[in-house]
Amino acid sequence: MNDNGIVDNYPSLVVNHTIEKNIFHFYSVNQVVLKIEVISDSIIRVRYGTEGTLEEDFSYAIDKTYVGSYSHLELHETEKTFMIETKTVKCYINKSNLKLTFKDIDENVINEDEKGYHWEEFHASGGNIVKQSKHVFEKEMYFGLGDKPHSLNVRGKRLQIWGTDEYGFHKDTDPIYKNIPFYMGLHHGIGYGIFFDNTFRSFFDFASERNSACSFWAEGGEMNYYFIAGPDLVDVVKRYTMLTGTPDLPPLWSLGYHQCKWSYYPEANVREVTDKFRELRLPADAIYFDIDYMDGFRCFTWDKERFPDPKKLVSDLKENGFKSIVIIDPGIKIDPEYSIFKEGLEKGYFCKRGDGPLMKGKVWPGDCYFPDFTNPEVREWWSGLFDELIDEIGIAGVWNDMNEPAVFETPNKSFPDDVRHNYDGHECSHRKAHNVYGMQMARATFHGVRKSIHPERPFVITRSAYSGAQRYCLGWTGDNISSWEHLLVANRQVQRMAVSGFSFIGSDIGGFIDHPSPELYTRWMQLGTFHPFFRTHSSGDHGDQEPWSFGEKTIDVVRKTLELRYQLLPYIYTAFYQYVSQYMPMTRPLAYVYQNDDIAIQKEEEFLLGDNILICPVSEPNPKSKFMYLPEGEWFNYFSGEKSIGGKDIEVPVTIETIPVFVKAGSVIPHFPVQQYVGEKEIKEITLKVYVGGTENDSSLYEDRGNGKEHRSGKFNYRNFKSVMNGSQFKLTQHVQRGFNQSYDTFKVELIGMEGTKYKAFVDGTAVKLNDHSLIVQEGFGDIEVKW
Ligand code: MIG
Repeated sequence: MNDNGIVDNYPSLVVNHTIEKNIFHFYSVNQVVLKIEVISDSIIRVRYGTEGTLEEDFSYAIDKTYVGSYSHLELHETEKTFMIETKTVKCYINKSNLKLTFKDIDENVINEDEKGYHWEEFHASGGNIVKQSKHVFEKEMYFGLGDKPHSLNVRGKRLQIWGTDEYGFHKDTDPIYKNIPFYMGLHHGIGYGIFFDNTFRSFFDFASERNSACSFWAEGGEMNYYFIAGPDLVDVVKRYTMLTGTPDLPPLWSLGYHQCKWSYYPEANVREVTDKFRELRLPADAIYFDIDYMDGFRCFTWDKERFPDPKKLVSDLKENGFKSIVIIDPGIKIDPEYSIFKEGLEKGYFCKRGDGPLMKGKVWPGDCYFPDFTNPEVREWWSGLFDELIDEIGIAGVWNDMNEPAVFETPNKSFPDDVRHNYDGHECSHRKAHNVYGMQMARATFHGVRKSIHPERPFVITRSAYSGAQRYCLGWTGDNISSWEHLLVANRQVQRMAVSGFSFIGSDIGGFIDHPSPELYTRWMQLGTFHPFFRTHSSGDHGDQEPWSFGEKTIDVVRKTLELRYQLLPYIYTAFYQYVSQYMPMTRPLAYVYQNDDIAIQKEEEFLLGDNILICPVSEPNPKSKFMYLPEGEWFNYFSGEKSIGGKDIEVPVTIETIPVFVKAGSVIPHFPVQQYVGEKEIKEITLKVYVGGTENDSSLYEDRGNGKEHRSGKFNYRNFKSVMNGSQFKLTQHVQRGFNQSYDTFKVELIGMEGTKYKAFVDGTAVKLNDHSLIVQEGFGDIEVKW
């Protein structure tokens, strides 16, 4: 009996087993079947079924294009155990109870079952509550789980996976919008991950209930998880991201700045706001239409009074360098005169209650029905609804909100459990479909936007998500609040999502609820400059949140950080390319890059964006300096150019102008000229800031047209810069993989960190003259050398 007086069941003695290539089945006396599938040398999938069978295999999370491979596989049997061995992992299976132990090749325990798999019959709904308990190591730390607004290390917490519309969530509110049942552990310098691919309401207990146990369980479905070996945490994230997929590159403009509010209307207001950005020379690329653009909140319609000619408006905005993004919610207004409602109803595309009536719920439009996005036919229909918005009117992207799904005036803020879903042919109740509903809506929207916007690139944002949603869309962190605490929460959420496979994300800068002080807004903009999705959003009834709403001084400081973002676009785009093609998280917590540094792994504020830039937000008012940790190695203060030696805490003086940003010595940071929006100027020269120092370092630069699909057939350039510092000699070598004719022929190279004047510089062996530590170098250069 467990604590609730309910009987837990456990597997018993193994009596039989089968082997088919990389798939192993073990059968116990009491009808438990354990299926172990070796997906790759470092990924092992584990499933347990009762009554001798397993469910039909189906997952929304796993990327169907992923094909694992392994280089070594053996099964060993002893009196008490089986052992499956790959090139990097040994998985021991205890014959008497089906408990598992994962070890590395040197027999270090990575992860070990405590109670292991067990289950409870779920009388109320049928099926089982499936449970798993793992042993906890003394100093083990736990990370991951998507958008949880908690400290990065979640040891000591019990957290739930059940997407919820939490207006004004706080630090430690749980659950909120996103559903990512993937966590990572770190102990003895060994990192690993567990992805529990089960969409029912589930729980993760990280040594909260019992000190010795890390448990996870779900209110239905199967115990179905992927064990992912590291030992490097970054590799664990990469492997998880391989399994669940990455998006294609976004349009380059989407890495610019976005201005949003609930809501800009009427048309004159939208024009006024966008014109003001240009007038004040504040770079920006996108403007948003929140729910008030619609006719009575009917999706795919426009309010004729507020927006009499949306096509003309959108095209004028485009002329002015602004892309228009519209919101689309799942609730379809019950209105017999409304074509989309009629069509959905006739075709039977709306969700039904358990006993047959349609699922009726109140949202913005009043009473609504909700498409069953888990039905492929419904998704197909939905994806056909975007032609007018995109082809006709010229909208550049769509923003899906309320897709947890959120419903007003109901006790659980969502659908009741009995609602039926198609679940791609695996009919089920909302208990199983809730956590994927938002992802499936975003998926249908993505397919629609992609079709309509072809050959350009789609842009779709989601509030709710399940693992793998990153293949279709980016995200934002939901309805946060204007407070210093929330600035930190946003920063953790962005890092946590990135290590949960979902890099393209940002927060509502300045806070959605309430109104920030000029200082808080400024600090949040400075932080957002280094988050992949860079958007201010706010609820209009709390006051204006445009850069000019906070006084003259703020405009100038914010302009600087916006300009910096536009200068860094090639660097950020390169980080995106590494995410897409190498599965590298774009933002990286220090614990992931320096997992053997006991101090670094405790840090929550400092993070890396891409390979070489480290950022630390300013998170309190009126500071004179910021205390932060600089990891091992040499670093340059981005703004002052001053060099610091890491491996220790440092105190960085701060003014309102900037936050602490450091560049790893030896790296090359590519810069665009400042533009008011992406594509404003033809880029005639790229500046390469070269940080002379360090020992050895790698940097890269990816470039393509910034939109379209040609990059997939090789029309891109990928440059690698290797630097070596050797006594009194610094050498930078470029390797280029070329397939794209970029618009510039020269680089301006700025050498940073050079002291004095007594040195000689060479490009491909030929001596060159430096002008204030900088020089112009032709495309195709092989190396740059500096000797003292
Ligand atoms: O019930 O569309 O999180 O970004 O502005 C609120 C109005 C609905 C919630 C979103 C927010 C959006 C707002 N929406």
